Amino acid sequence: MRILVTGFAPFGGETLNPSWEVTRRLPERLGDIHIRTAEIPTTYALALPTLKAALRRHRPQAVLLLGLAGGRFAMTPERVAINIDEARIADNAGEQRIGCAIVPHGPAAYFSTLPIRAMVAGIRAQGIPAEISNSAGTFLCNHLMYGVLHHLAVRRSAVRAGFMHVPYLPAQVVAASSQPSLALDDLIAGTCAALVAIATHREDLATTEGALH
Ligand code: PCA
Repeated sequence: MRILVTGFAPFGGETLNPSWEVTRRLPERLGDIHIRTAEIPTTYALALPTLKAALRRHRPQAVLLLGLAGGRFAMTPERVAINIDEARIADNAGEQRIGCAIVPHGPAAYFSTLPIRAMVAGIRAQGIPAEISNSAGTFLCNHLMYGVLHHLAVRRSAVRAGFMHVPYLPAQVVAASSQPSLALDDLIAGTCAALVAIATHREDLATTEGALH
């Protein structure tokens, strides 16, 4: 099967974004998975149009969007995207959004159509920390996840799609040693494990996950 993987351009004053550093180092093939990649601009105006162009170009059966969530300890497949743009910083084009619907009158939320529990299990089996996240935030990552799931839903597309946030790279936190990070090789291995889980699990696992609060 063909899977499109995307990473975001650096944002918020960082010089690199681990999501793109991982994406651009993925192999072209992983067993019978053919990997296609695209870099997504960190702007409201261009993120979704760039992704739609990559969908047209590569015609994948599944889409794994990656992004940075600074401060997280684990690789985190996202469960849900919500219909709101709101961030305390502007995007890379200087556009700031507060309380804007991504799709006016669209559904409040979309669930990931990727097997998030199987992805978590696959990443952990590599010895790399992973857990399900129940919020992709309200900045560009949530925007892109909501946007692509809406795009696919209105077309009744069979393409499965979802998002996974990754932590900082060690090099990004040398001056902020209380911040968690994961090595690039681990992020790459974890992403490959997630891709194998996506390719092998049409239905998600019924493992015990989920918060008690
Ligand atoms: N992380 C941001 C936007 C781009 C990225 O990599 C986010 O979580 O929304």
